Amino acid sequence: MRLGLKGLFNQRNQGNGFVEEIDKQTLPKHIAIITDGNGRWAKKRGLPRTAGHAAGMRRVRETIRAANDLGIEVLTFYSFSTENWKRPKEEVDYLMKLPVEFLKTDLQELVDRNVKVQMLGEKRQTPNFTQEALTEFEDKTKHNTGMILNFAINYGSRDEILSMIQKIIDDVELGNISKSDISEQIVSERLLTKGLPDPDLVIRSSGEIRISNFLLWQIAYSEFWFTEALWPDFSKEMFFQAIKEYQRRSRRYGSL
Ligand code: V0D
Repeated sequence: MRLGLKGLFNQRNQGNGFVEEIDKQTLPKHIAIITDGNGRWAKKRGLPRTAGHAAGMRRVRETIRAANDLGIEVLTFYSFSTENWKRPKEEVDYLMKLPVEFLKTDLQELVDRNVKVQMLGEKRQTPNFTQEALTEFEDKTKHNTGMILNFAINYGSRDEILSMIQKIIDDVELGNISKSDISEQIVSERLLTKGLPDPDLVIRSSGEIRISNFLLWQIAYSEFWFTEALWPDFSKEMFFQAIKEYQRRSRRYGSL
């Protein structure tokens, strides 16, 4: 059967946004989110794209709180891709200031919540002030033992895969491993997500039904949840809806 748009989005209209209906025993361990639609949200309102990113940051904060309150183990945001450098300079400059802003407003709360903040991607290519903010997040939360919060910044999955291949070749040439040792585990240990569980659930906002170079190896068995809502309109209730839909699919899968 061919699914129309209605069928693809908010699959089956299953569930509403009630957190009470979430089963705490079968939560997805790792949720990864592509926060798309900030620019379009702003444009619809006649605002500069940067206003959309500011609104998007508020939804990031709200989603972090909701995930942490629920007991999610790992939450990952795709904040800035290697392709985002092609955007207008003014917009890139603004995006690079967001971690600095976020540091001022949110670091203390993340510390209090025992959240461990990590980066996926090459932060060395970002401006110094951005790097400093990112490093401060990592340093001030590195001993925390609660939820792991990843920001993929200057991240691209194919780049990550290329580096992994180079690392494996180095190890083979150095005699640390032989060709026949190369396994899924050997690969996973050489990706930026080393030590993290693969995403159980991937959420993408803004009606785009693509993966766009995000965690290609890691999403082999992930469930996907798409919404037409633009990221600055993405509410806690939608987040809960995505988790309930994930749980509904897992139950069905379990009963087969
Ligand atoms: C823009 C929507 C938080 C996605 C949210 C540099 C696109 C707002 C951070 C952030 C961005 C990153 C690291 C960190 C603390 C906060 C962020 C970027 C974009 C790209 F340690 N929001 N946010 N970083 N946006």
